[in-house]
Amino acid sequence: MAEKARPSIVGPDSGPEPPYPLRMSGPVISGFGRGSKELGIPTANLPVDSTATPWIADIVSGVYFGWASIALPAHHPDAAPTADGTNGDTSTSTSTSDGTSSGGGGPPAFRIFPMVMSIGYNPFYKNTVRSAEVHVLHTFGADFYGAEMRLLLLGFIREERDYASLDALIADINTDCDVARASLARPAWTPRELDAAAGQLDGRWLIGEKPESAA
Ligand code: ADP
Ligand code: RBF
Ligand code: MG
Repeated sequence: MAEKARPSIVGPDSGPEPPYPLRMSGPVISGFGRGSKELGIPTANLPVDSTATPWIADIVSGVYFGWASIALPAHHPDAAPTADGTNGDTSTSTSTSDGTSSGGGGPPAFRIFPMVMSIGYNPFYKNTVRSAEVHVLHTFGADFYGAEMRLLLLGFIREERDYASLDALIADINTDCDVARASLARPAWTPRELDAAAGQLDGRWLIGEKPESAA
């Protein structure tokens, strides 16, 4: 059966619309250990905690996209580099055009990346618990279990589905990645904290600061 063509971009050029942006955060935990990494789609799992994240209980299961920021420890190969070429945390708190931030002597610096994520029961695997798993659109030199991750969800791509084969699931996830990349590349969808020149989106939440509209 031929699959229906999917739209290559989601949301208006003017930027995310309510209820977005939605925010969540937590430590990266171990997932189902199904070898998503071997399939080329590692997913950083976060706890589904409806106390910390009230909206998550009511949101439709499916695929979402937006930005992830990760507090990578200084020894991680992808940690934000500093002016002296080390990963040390010696500068005052700043955000730079490459999306890094560092706080003098404080916690690890956040780095911002585009992401696509699944919230739901993974019908292909018939899970009985709801999971939240993030595929970061970046190739990492090492794992980052335990690191704090902050998410800014900006839109919904599709509902979750069952598939006739693993290949069909992977093909749809790869399309999700393309949709997320194209949708996020627009100025009204790009955090100023990542691109000071072109970005128009308030991404302060991602670097550990209070956003304009914090509840
Ligand atoms: P698990 O079942 O424990 O979630 P995965 O195979 O899904 O295992 O791999 C997830 C782990 O891989 C993440 O917790 C993270 O440490 C690491 N990782 C490496 N690259 C990425 C990436 N691009 N996106 C998400 N996680 C990644
Ligand atoms: N699992 C499903 O059963 N159905 C889906 O439609 C589905 N969509 C996903 C979309 C994205 C962007 C991601 C990152 C995961 C998705 N998953 C889905 C979860 C997937 O089954 C899980 O990550 C596996 O561990 C991959 O082997
Ligand atoms: Mg995972």
